[in-house]
Parts: sequence; structure tokens; C-alpha cells
Amino acid sequence: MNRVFLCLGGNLGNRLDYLEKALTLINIKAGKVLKTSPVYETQPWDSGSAKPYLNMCAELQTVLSADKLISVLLGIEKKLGRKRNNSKNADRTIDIDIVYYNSALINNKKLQLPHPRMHLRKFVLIPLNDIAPLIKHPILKKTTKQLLANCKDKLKVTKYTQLKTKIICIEGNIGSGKSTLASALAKKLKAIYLPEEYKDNPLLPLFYKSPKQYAYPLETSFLLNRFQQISTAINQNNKLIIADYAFYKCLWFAKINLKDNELKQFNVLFKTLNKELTPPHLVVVINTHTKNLHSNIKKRGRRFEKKIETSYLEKINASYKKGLKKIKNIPQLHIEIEDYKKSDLPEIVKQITKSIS
Ligand code: PH2
Ligand code: MG
Ligand code: MG
Repeated sequence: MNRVFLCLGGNLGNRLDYLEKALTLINIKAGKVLKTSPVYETQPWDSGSAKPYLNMCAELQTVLSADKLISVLLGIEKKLGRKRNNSKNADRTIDIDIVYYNSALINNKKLQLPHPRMHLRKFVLIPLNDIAPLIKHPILKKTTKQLLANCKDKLKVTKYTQLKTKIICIEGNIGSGKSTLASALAKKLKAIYLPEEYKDNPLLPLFYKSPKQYAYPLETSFLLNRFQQISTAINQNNKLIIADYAFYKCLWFAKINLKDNELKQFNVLFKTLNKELTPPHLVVVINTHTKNLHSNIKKRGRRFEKKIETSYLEKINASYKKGLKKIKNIPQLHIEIEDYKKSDLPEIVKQITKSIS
């Protein structure tokens, strides 16, 4: 595995959008984006242009050689509308430069490493200092922090925004194949996979035995667990997260299982916590027949799920439908699956990948 630092920037079109799209593509085609700096607005450096840039740095883990990596990055630039002409430092939609590739020293026409002007540019050093203050320049033998302290660049670099973590949620009834799809998708997109931690909930088997008695403690414990899990993942550094549940499902289950007075309390709790979370970028909903749910549940053979009846699954279906209809501000991708086959997975993953890039 190779440790790489990139600097991204552009000054044409929807600059933030280009940065986000570039990161998504880098994550798919070049390796795994481990860290991203905040985004800065920067004055053009050594350019006749008056159009301000947005710049940021990212840490990348990759198996690609430096040579292969630069051609992949140039391909992504091209895909994102970068036009190259002969004028120096011309305006562009996106530029993706390798700043460091391990501590490789390379000097040919196509690629120079470390980037030969990085130490002269605050638009590189300031975001790099956010994610790698102590990494050493392999020739100058100085840390980013030291390079920044010594840098004479007077051009303005001001904090613009922090990119938000994107969360894609996979939803569907019990046994619809959420986890299978979520983990396949996470693998393809090199995202963090956030599995539901239902297995560790000691209240769940009790609930299936005696629903009325255990519904309130069960639903609130799910609510708190899920909140904790999602907020921890979000705070880990602007990566893409694929979760095999949406926080909303807490509500959809509560509506079926709780008594009116309990539900009132629960709603307040849900709203308070939901405000703190980044809303999902996309909710993928798997729709399938109840008979498929039953056969999947049977196949996976969790003892406490044996008691699940068709009527309960149908109640969940109805509650999901109603709940999903109410969500207006989050895109939803509904996938109809007649009969879940492993061989369908790649096609579904492709469909989802397309809808987010
Ligand atoms: N890139 C350049 C030249 N000048 N100035 C800013 N502010 N940001 C850049 O990314 C940039 C630049 C050459 O690639
Ligand atoms: Mg450049
Ligand atoms: Mg370049």
C-alpha cells in the first residue's frame, strides 16, 4: 500500500461540486480516500486569471504505482471537463496533483515528485497542514508545519467550507437483503460499511417473545445505538458511509410497536437526535415479496426471528411505505426485486453507483 497526498483545485463552474465529484471518482478508480482537509478559497497563484480557486488536500491509500496513478488522475480531470491548452496555469474545472507519493523522488516529463512548487504555495500547505502537519518533505527534510512557517506566499487562502460526510442508506424489510447489498456496495465504492448492530441487542429476543412488554425499551435502545453509531462514523473524517439502515427506521418500527403515549415520547426523542445527524445523501429501498422475506429469514436461521409472522412483515411494509412517502428532501432509489439472486448484485451496485456520481 502506498501513502499519497493530493492537492485538488479548480476555478471554473461549480467548484465545490467538481471537488466532490473528483473525490468520489478518486475513491472508485484510484484507491481509498482516508482523509480530506477543509476546502479553502484561494487567490490564483502565478496566473493572469482573476477567478478565485477552491483548493483542498486529501490523503489516499493506493496500490497503483505513481505512474499509473497520475494517468488515472488525468483521466478523472478529463472526465470532469478539464480542457488543456498551451497557456500556463489556465482556468480549469479541476486539477488533481500528487504532492507526495510515499517519499518517492521522480523527475520526468510526465511527473515530478514531490510536487516541485508545493512548498511555495500556501494553497497547498495550509490544507496539507490540516491533515498531515508532521509529514516530512523527502528533499527539504521539513515537516508541513515548518514549510508553512517558512513560506513567503502572500496570496489569500481563506477557509470556505468543510465537506460533509455522505451517507447512503440501504433500507427494506427484515430479510430483504440490506446487509448483502450494503456490504457489496461499500466494497465497490471503498466506503465505510456501517452494519446494523441488532445482533448485540439483548432485548430483541425478549421482544419477539413478549412484544408489548419490551417494545419501548427495545425501540429506545435501537434509537440510541443507531444514533451513536452514525454520529461516530460521521465524525471520523468526511468519508462515504454505506449503512444498512436509515435512522428513520426507528420511527417506522416505533409506529408499529409502541402504544400512543409511548410513541409521543419517542417522537420527541427521535426529532431531537435526528437534528444532530447529517441527512442521508440517498436512501436505497429494496422492495420485494413477503414470501421472499420469509425464505431469506428462514435461510439465515436466526433463532429469535423464527416467530416473525407474515402479518408483522406486512405491517412493517406498510409503515415503511408511509414513512418513505413523508420524506421529501432526500433522494430515494427504489429497487424492485422479484427474487433475490446473488448474480443480480453487480447490476444493482452499478445502478446505484451511477445514480450518485
Ligand atoms: N494551481 C495552479 C496555479 N495556480 N492557484 C491557486 N490558488 N490554486 C491552484 O490550484 C492553482 C493556482 C497550477 O496547477
Ligand atoms: Mg497544479
Ligand atoms: Mg496538475
